[in-house]
Amino acid sequence: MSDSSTFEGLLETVREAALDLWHKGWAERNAGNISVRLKETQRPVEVPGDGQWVQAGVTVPDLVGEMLLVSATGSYMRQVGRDPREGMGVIEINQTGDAYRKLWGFKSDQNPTSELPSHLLTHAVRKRVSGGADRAMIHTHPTHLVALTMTRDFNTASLTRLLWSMHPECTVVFPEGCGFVPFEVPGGNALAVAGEAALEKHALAVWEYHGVVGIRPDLDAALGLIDTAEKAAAIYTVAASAGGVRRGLSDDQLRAVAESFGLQLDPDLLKG
Ligand code: 2HA
Ligand code: ZN
Repeated sequence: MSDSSTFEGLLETVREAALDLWHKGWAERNAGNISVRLKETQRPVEVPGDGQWVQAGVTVPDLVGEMLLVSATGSYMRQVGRDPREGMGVIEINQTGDAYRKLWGFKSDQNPTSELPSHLLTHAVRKRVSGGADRAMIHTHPTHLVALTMTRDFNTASLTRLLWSMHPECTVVFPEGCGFVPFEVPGGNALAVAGEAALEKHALAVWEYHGVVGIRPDLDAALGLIDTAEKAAAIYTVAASAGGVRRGLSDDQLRAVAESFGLQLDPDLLKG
């Protein structure tokens, strides 16, 4: 595992995460994007700081003055996995929280990811609800989770209950549940706003027909969160194709697993 306490170390963890997403088949072509809200020690040393302010399309007072390492629009995880200096850049948020300027990276006049509104609103809400702990966000397209959204009408409770019931690890890794965001156009503000609402209570949300968002204090934890949900969806898929899903963890079993880790499960989610 890389030491991500410096900018160079962080770039190495981004490289590893991007390669992982590519090899898992969750980042076809330019799919998926990564952002990290930088700690003081993680800021790049040499920045020109004279870039033009660009309207962000959303307003994030919670992120005033923050710097974020973000993937560039159109960048390929496969490329970022070879060299994170290709396809990544650092932006700074202005003093009113409605604009950003580029500080580092963004080769050949690239711009931040098309999902920047989602990244900004997600960082803002999670900074607030996690007391500043959550810093690393991944949006990716895990096959089984996306396919699952095509099998029935979901809401947050029914999706959470299904994932929990497929794999005991899920209650431990995301005891607060998994948000469900009905389809919105990729890259749009409506998607960002719907995602923000879902992420107020959850660190993980599935975007119907599209992908998933996970945010945790670092990239390894964000990936681990998504890995665990995707594993549950894969188990569901294999069981379904092996004759049908006829059983899974019961509510009592889920509560017992949670209690053994000192966790409480939201009873409303168990009704799903
Ligand atoms: O960056 O994944 O949602 C490409 C996407 C858009
Ligand atoms: Zn996407």
